[in-house]
Amino acid sequence: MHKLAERIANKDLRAMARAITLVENDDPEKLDLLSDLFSIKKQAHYIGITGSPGAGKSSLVNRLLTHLRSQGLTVAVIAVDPTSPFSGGALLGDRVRMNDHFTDPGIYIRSMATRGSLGGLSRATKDTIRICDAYGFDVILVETVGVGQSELDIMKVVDTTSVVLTPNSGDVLQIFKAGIMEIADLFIINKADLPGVRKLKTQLEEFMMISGARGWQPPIVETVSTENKGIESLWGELNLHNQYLYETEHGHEQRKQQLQYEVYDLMREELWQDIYQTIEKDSGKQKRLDDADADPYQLAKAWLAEWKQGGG
Ligand SMILES: Nc1nc2c(ncn2[C@@H]2O[C@H](COP(=O)(O)OP(=O)(O)O)[C@@H](O)[C@H]2O)c(=O)[nH]1
Ligand SMILES: [Mg+2]
Repeated sequence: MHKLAERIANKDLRAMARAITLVENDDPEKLDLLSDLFSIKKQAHYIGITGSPGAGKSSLVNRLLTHLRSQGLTVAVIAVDPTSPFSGGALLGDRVRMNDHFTDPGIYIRSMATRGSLGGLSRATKDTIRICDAYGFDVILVETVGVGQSELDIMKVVDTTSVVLTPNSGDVLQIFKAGIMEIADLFIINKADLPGVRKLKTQLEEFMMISGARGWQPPIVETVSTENKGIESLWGELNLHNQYLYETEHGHEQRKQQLQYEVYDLMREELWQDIYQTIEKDSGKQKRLDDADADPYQLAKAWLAEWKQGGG
């Protein structure tokens, strides 16, 4: 077993942080390490929280952290949101509030670097989730911002995808267009202290109907994170979904699809790195790339053929 994996199995926090850095830097040992860690993973609940900037994701995560800790559960937070106070990008007030959690050994907070990792941010995030799981956290919260492709990709590795919406924001249509409706397991109407909650709920229900029936009917939870309202029922719904995943054929199907997606994703990443590095090192090829008028089809075809033959 990899040294770091051994240390992580023995609850060494520094080893965990090292492992995450190693993964972010695409270290050649990455796959071996992750495979060792996979064999000691526990059964954490992976929860994704996404939504527009300012919807209240970080405030919710903060409240949820306090709630989960009061229940004796340990939590890892992975912030992929560059504006998150967890990654140090937010208002001072938010950051100060987070300080309560930083000294708690039952909490681990990590923000993902947005550079590095050839495989992209979503790949590094998935691997980080796995590392935290191997360490033994009960719950792993992933905060991401927006509804782009990288968020969609990250959602393919969590168990429960929750989407935060706010009244009168016009977010629903965007979410529908981005294809989030189909993969959301839970909707959170945060800032439920503001007017327009009823209207938003109706809109959501209509869009859900258009998206078609699934085995799971995503619940809509109302929260006011500034007043700590709705957090308990939010946790209740998150738990119900986790239970659903473990007890039904749909859950089994989801895990199967995720596995397939992940295997392909890993292979694509490894292949691409292999190809990319050989081209990087080849000055002849680099020269061809300097010619703005070169035929891209011809180059791609020729270099792929060369690579397949093992000529690099
Ligand atoms: N009125 C109201 N404001 C909230 C609520 N939750 C968060 N906010 C405020 O919305 C702003 C953005 O919150 P934040 O958690 O940083 O959002 P994020 O960008 O989605 O992580 C902050 O000023 C919060 O105080 C809520 O339930 N009601
Ligand atoms: Mg945030």
